[in-house]
Amino acid sequence: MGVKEKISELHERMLSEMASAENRQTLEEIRVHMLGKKGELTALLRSMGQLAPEERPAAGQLINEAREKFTGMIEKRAAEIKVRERELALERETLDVTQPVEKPLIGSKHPINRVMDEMVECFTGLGFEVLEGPEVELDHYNFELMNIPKNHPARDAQDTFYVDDNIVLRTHTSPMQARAMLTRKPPIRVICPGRVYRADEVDATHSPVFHQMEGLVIDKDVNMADLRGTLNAFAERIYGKGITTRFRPSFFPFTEPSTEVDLTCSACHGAGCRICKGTGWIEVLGGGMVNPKVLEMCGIDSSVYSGFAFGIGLERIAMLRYGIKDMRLMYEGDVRFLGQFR
Ligand code: 2NL
Repeated sequence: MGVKEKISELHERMLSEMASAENRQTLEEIRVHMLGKKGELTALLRSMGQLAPEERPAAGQLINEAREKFTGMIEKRAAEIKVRERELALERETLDVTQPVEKPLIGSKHPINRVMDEMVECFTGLGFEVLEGPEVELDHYNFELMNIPKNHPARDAQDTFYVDDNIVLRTHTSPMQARAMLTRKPPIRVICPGRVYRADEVDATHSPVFHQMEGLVIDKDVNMADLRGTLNAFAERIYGKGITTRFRPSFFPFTEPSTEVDLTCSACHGAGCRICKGTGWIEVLGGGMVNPKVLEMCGIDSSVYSGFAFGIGLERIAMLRYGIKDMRLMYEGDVRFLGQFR
């Protein structure tokens, strides 16, 4: 077979092989076995040695022309395959942008934080400053400075989580107010919101971890009427016009005199209903005039200064406000509960 015939046979084979080459890899295989170092055309070039010397130039030219032609064919086919592959990829990767999407779950502010933020807003508006501090406290700050000496019943291990003999989980936020008195000069107006701990069993109205906000004002001539005015402003601000306070005598070691404070029942506006058990009043906080012993221990001259303090349980406020019947709901993180506060 002459060089010309061999070339036209290779040409035929390329045409048929390329027609069925659907991807770049098959095409590359064809290129290698036709045009590669060990390919058919190279073999043909090598076999030229067997030709008569005068036939070699013409044969060499035919082979070089064939190489150019075959290379061109492969490049053309490669371009076609590239276009086709792109079309296939576009079809495969089609996105239906009109499909409905799943709505992302959006978080909500926890009822405790809602109440806390609202109260912070109210008291900062009245000129109070917010102080926060550690939940693990020295016995000295938590009890001693609050006029709760060793062997006082409030220190009972059944009520308090002891870390060791001198360290407790704070049972109220008072330690921060003690620090304010120890480190500042009157006038002092602070509120201290935060987590506090009591060794209580969990039920619908008790939890070993709960939240409190205490307030403290120290200045010259501060009296019980100032406490009343402050708490009346708080009551109206949080529960609306017409809500006021009622003070009943009470006892706390850190205040003297001490008072339990009721608010007009916001459900019936004082008329009497199930929520206030017919009384028209709801007990929500405690307070009083800071015990002079506490003032002295905290470095305040009780012959010059006086002060009032109060403590509010945030869980109780949130439960009344949102009609939450069981305190445990506020700690379980169930989205069906939390989702209602959006
Ligand atoms: C309650 C009662 C109260 C205080 C907290 C206080 C703090 C200092 C000095 C004096 Cl530094 N008193 N705090 C006073 C009276 C009552 O809380 O039933 N809270 C839920």
